[in-house]
Amino acid sequence: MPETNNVDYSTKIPNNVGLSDDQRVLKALEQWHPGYIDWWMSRGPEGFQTTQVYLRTAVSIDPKGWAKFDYVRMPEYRWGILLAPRQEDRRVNFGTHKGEQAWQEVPGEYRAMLRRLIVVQGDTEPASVEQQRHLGKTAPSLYDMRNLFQVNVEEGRHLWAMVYLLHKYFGKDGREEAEELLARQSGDADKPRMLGAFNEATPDWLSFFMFTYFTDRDGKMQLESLAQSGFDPLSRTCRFMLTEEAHHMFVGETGVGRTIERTCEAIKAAGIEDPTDIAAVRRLGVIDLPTLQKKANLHFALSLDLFGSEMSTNAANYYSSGLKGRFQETRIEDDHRLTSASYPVSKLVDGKVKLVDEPALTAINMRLRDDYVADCAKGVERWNKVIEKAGVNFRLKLPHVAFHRQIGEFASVKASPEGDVVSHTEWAQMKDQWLPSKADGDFIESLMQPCWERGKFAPWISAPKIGIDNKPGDFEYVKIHQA
Ligand code: BYC
Repeated sequence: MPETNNVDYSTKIPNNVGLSDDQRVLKALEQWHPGYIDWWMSRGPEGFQTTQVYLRTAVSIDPKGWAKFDYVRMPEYRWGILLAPRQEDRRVNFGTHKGEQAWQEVPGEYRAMLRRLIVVQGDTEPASVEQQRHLGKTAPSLYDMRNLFQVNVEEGRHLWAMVYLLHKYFGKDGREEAEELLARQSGDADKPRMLGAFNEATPDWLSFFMFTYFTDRDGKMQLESLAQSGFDPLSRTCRFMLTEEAHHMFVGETGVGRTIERTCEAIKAAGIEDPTDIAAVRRLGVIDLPTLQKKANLHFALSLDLFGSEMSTNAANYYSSGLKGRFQETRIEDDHRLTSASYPVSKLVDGKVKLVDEPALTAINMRLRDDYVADCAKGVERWNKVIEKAGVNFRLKLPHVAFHRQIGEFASVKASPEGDVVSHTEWAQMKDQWLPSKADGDFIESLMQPCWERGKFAPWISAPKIGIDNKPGDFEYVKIHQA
């Protein structure tokens, strides 16, 4: 079956890339498949592997009809290879090859760079599943549990998407890299995942929601940039991945929003005047807003690190080569080569954070990070609307980009959430006010009691406004009591 909008289910691996006519790649993927299933069973969701979950599966790449909802046992999920439709006469849209035909094969001179980009992207996908593997057992509702598992199977599919590219276009090296993607492990001392944030723990549901809000949004920005790639198969696969990514960010935004809503409701009902009276709010069995702020601080900072250094020759090379563009590249009005343009970059000048004009080409990471920060800020404002509507006097805000950084310009200093450089002594004194402390973690953990009754929600989180696939409130998203 040739490339099509519909998915071919006749092979073991559903796809719209004509795998049945490509025996070499089909065989390679079939050989990789058992290792993937082993990985899923041993490092994917803990428990629930024989449970029926109401999941969405991609059945087409037509934006109107790509999803089908049904009960599925997770190991039987049809992980498929789906590329967005090929655009007639697509061109390289930026860099030194601007205007040339987009590449259908890997340009030899860029092979190593392209492989690196695909491997880094691929590595994050299984990492997040590993990070979230313990959460099922403390799910605050069947609705949330279903959303967690949906995110997990789709991250699994995104791994398949990158593994397909490796097998199809990178021969023996690609096969080896695909094996390594299953060998590295989040948080492992000897073989960790490649990027920092993907080795952090996701100990509770608030962390999961913050992760899907902040870190999946880095995923969105990176996928948007890779979707601009002159290497057409990468562009097409990222374009389809973005349709799935949108739901992950929805889970994060609404998850945090529902937590805030419940907290504010409890504060009002108890007549608490001061929302920063942490002890009083916690006695109500909800997560206080200052702790939510600290969680946001942590996840925002960790996610900023995923953009690499502000000034990066790697990023400049990716751009000039036409492999990785800017966010919404084709909508930007400039020469798309950036040979003489400049861009304002946040830097430390005499101990203060200042904007300094730098060559736009080496400041590509900074620009993407700026786009990311603006995107993050919108959701924070929507959370503030929830607080405002409840009549509670508190505002959440994004910390400064210099706060708690491990990568780039600010990794060498300690800065407050306002962006003031502080001494190590001051940092040590203030750290627990700015980032979740052990005691905050213990409190949140104490609330993480499972709530698996149909239509019920744990007391620290509100019900969603609407169900998945428009299902009613008491819908049995996970058939927990029958295998
Ligand atoms: N941790 O020039 P530099 C997602 C390394 S998330 C550890 O500053 P560059 C998802 C870097 O590799 C999106 N190491 O940065 C979300 C380099 O090492 P080498 C994932 C780091 O290369 C939720 C050195 O430092 N996709 O999809 O311009 C759930 C100097 O690097 C880190 C991508 O990231 C770090 N944070 O940019 C599931 C897209 N940062 O080469 C999924 C592909 C930097 O000297 N990746 N380093 O050994 C890229 O475009 C780039 O590799 C990066 C780094 C943006 C990550």
